[in-house]
Amino acid sequence: MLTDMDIYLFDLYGYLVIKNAVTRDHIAQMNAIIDEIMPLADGEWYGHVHARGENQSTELQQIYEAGEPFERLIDHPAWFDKLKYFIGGEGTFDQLHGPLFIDESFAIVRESGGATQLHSGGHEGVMRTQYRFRQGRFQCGQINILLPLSDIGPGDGGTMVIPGSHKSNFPHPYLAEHRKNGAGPVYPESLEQAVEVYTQAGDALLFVDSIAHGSAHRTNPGQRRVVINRYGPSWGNFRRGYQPSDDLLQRLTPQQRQIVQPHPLIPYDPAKQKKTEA
Ligand SMILES: O=C(O)CCC(=O)C(=O)O
Repeated sequence: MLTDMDIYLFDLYGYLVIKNAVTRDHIAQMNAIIDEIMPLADGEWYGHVHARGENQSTELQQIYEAGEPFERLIDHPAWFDKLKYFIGGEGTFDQLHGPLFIDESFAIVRESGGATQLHSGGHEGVMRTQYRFRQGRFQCGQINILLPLSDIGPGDGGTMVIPGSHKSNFPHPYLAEHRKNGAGPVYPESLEQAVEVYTQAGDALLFVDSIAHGSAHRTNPGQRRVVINRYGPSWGNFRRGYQPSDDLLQRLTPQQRQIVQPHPLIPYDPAKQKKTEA
């Protein structure tokens, strides 16, 4: 249930923690599936889950393909109404093609030493991920549900946010200076204004993607695992369910093709299936 306090805090800070969103049993089911999938090398497939690996982290893309416990997250009652409210569209486009689409569904399996650099912030003005409240309605471009698959405390590499930065008009001065000098990434723990979100397994973090965020370095041994589903308004997908034909796509110029199908589809490759023992 969405409360007035949820609305107030989301507007003020750009994120909410949903306590006890998912049961520990459900978390254990997802961990068991990830235990089966991992290790998965960069570019390898496990069923229809695709690995992308970098910097002590493996992303398991299309994690909603990994089984019913992940499918259940798609419209989980702990966050579905909140997503609909913050993305908006009630009585408008939702009548045509529903309120939401999932922009990206993935898990991150991170080893000790891994982190996510600070990125986003309202000053960037990115429409796709924007925070927007107009005429008494939320119209956010991208809301993320980040679900840690274990308790997250000091040293675990928790998600870090700069509260309120979804509305900021200026970059963090340290970040701006750092970028101007062409220096490498900035990690959120180097900024006094960034707070690390500690959670118990089963709590979910809901945040608008335009908030400045990243994650702290994991210094504890063992893995940090999270599932992230990014949601946007359903108009961000095709208005009707048509897909361009292969024949058409082949005839088009590269520029035309990109307009008709901005994302080239990532072909599932059975030859890159993880080899399992018979
Ligand atoms: O893994 C994290 O805690 C941060 C995730 C993140 O940066 C993102 O969702 O864009």
